[in-house]
Amino acid sequence: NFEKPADAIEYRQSAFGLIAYNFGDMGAMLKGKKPFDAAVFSSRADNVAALSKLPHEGFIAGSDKGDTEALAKIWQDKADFDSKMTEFQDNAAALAVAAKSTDQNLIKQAFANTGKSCKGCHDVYKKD
Ligand code: ASC
Repeated sequence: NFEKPADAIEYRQSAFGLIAYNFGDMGAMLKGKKPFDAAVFSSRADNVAALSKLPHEGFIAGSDKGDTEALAKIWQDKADFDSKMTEFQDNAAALAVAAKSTDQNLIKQAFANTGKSCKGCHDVYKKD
């Protein structure tokens, strides 16, 4: 377990940073900012699916205080927060499956669903 809230904050922020990098590169490919490479895309989707499971553990009680953009509302509405996190993990898992297909519409839809999970949680539980 984490020794102090700052360690939990660092842990979840590290995971989110890795998720953002991998997800961002996928978005660049889908938006035509760089060539679509199916193998790289799929590898990044696998990364996001695995990484999506990490941040939740870092949202320990008391870790709304410190160098964090997490709002106290997370711990007031913990069940809703938990379900949003699970939904994100499910969408990321579906994206990793879709990425193994050659169906660009399926891939784009699965990517959009995952992005909606990111934004849906940020809108409610993250400082602007
Ligand atoms: C990203 C990123 C997010 C999400 C979100 C999706 O690449 O860093 O927080 O996508 O913007 O709407």
